[in-house]
Amino acid sequence: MTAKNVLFLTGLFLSLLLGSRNGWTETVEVKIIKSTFIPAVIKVKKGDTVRWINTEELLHTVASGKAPMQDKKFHAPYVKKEFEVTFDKAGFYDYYCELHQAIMRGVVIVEDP
Ligand SMILES: [Cu+2]
Repeated sequence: MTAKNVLFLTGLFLSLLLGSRNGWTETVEVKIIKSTFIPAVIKVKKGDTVRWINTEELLHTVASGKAPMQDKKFHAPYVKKEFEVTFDKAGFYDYYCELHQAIMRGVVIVEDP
């Protein structure tokens, strides 16, 4: 085994070790299709990231809170393509689109594993 291989395997082992200690975090996608958040209710683990993807030309926003009251936990004034939030605290996060708040609403449920 060459020194290069040993280094590579050591690095691989360390990253696996550290990865499992911290728990794997995931990025979960919510798509905006026909002015709807899909899926509207999403369950993630603490430390995970939610990525909203706007699939249409129409502008949308992502504002935390119960429409029409923002609670300012997160806010994207315009989701042209993508917007991400990492959730470090367990809880129940309502959000909505300020431009279509009567119909565009969603919830992120963050669980503490
Ligand atoms: Cu919208």
